[in-house]
Amino acid sequence: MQLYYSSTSPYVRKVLMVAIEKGLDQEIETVPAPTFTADSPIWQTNPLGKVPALTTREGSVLCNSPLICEYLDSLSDDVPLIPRNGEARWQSQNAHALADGIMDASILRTMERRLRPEKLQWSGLHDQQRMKIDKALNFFEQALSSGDFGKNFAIGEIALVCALAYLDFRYGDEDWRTGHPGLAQWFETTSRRPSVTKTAPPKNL
Ligand SMILES: N[C@@H](CCC(=O)N[C@@H](CS)C(=O)NCC(=O)O)C(=O)O
Repeated sequence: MQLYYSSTSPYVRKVLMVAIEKGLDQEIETVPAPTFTADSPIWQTNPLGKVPALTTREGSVLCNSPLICEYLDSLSDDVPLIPRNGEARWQSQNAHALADGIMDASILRTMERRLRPEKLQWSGLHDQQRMKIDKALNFFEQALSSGDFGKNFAIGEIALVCALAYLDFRYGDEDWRTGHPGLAQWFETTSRRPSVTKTAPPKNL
């Protein structure tokens, strides 16, 4: 399998962590795929030009990280990361969607900051997306303390680690830990897992 990737993408990191947790990482070749250049190989795989994209065992291409994670999880019943049915499945996928939403809001901010000329920067976008991120963090803080989240290391937990690490990576000065002590503790403990340490984004990018 081939994973079209960027070393700083939290969505790609989520897929890599799923692959490691499932013991599939040796089967995956990573293909660097810049997303804003016309000659990037990403255009041959994903018409939307986004990473991650995966060439599967069957030779087809899958786009969008939730779908790719579901495909990898389906390859074996060992270490199921997405509960197969029932309420556990919906709650796990809901956590996954909310953690992805933190990434979406953060990436939107990063795009605004990097791509829009300085004179045209709109601070309202940053405020609005920060508010969404904060509300989602409050949701996870509460879910953690009620025991609805964090008991296993499944898809929602994997996605949240990637989202929190991305906040540290791009917005370290904003300190998401303040007001979220349970999450901060959970993140510190969880970050010791090999799937987290092996996929850390490069420094100084
Ligand atoms: N919903 C997608 C989001 C993927 C995404 O936005 N990836 C970013 C990199 S972090 C990208 O490729 N951006 C390039 C673009 O938007 O053209 C997923 O979960 O895979």
